[in-house]
Amino acid sequence: MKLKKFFQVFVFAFLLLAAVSCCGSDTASLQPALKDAYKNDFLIGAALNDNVVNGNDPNAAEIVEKQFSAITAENVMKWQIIHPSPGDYNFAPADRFVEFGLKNKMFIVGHTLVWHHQTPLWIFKGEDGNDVDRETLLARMKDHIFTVMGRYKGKVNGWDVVNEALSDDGRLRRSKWLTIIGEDFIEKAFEFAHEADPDAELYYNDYSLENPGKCQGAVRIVKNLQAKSVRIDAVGCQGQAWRLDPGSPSRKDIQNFIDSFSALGVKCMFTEMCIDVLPEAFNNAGADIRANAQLRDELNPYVDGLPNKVQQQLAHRYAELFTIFRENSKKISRVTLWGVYDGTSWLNYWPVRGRTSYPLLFDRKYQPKPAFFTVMKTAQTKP
Ligand code: 9MR
Repeated sequence: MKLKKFFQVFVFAFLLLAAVSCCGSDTASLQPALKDAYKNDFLIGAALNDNVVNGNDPNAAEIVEKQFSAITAENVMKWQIIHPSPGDYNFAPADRFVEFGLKNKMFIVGHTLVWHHQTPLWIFKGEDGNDVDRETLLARMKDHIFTVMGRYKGKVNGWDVVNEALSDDGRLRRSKWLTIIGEDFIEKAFEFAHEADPDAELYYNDYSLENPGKCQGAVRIVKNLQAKSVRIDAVGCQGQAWRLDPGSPSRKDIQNFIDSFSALGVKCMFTEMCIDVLPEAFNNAGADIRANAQLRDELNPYVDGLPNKVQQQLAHRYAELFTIFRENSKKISRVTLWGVYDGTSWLNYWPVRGRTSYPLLFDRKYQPKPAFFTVMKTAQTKP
């Protein structure tokens, strides 16, 4: 009898211990994170603004440390910020960003070296106020790439070397880079980047690459680099402001993007993902930062919170997209969200300034949204 009692107490104590250790106060930290759930598929990244790494937004930093295996500089490495005037480099914010990634053993992405926006006008002008010649602009480009990449050599793992060089029709955008240097400005940028850090991965990055016409433009860029034996590792389809509608973009177009580049032997990445749940301000497909519409009530319907129905649609749409990514995981090296949580998403400012937007996996209170859980669940289902 005594033995039976002893046995009962023993079993009870064992069960109690087991319950405390797996469901105790630390349950949250025991839950797998996005980066763990997708570790056999691809890197999972987020774009970080300076507040995430400078201590002003510790809750966001905590999310990033726990959930993401890759980080992209949302703004601090853009020419205008890191190199505002000739010879004057502002490295402090980029240094903080890189330190944060190193401390957390993350894959660090530099964004971006050659772009037509956030690029100061002095780059293209001589002392007389006229456009400089090709050789001068190439020298400035090389100096910038060598200085910035050189500083983070061996620390930043991959660079968006050229960003958004294509127009929506798939032809090269008539930027100052193109009109002053000529079509080979892209290969020159990649050559300089490879020279500056031979171990860094090098990327071409653009929005709307899911559109077949624009995708073909990027295919031409990659083929041209390859024909000249210039290094390119991957192409980034931004996935900016994709929509809830399963046709925007469609599975077929996303698959076409993936297949087009894997056929060329380069990896695909989705580099700036965010899903726009708000009414279309105008036909603003893409991510041209010049697009701008007036704030009107009907364009900003969810100031007091996202209705449950839309929340569920968003969760479903994220799951649908991650299902496609997982099916293609051998061809995809990284999926990065453009921001950490809804409160600081750029879709609160674009294409209408001042809206309340809900494009990411964490809400304004830093809590995981239903979309976070469907993305986690997608990682566990068989592709
Ligand atoms: O999210 C970025 C926002 O904070 C900046 O004001 C804006 C202009 O520099 O750029 C946003 O990021 C862009 C990225 O650098 C390139 N692809 C489109 C992104 C959204 O405009």
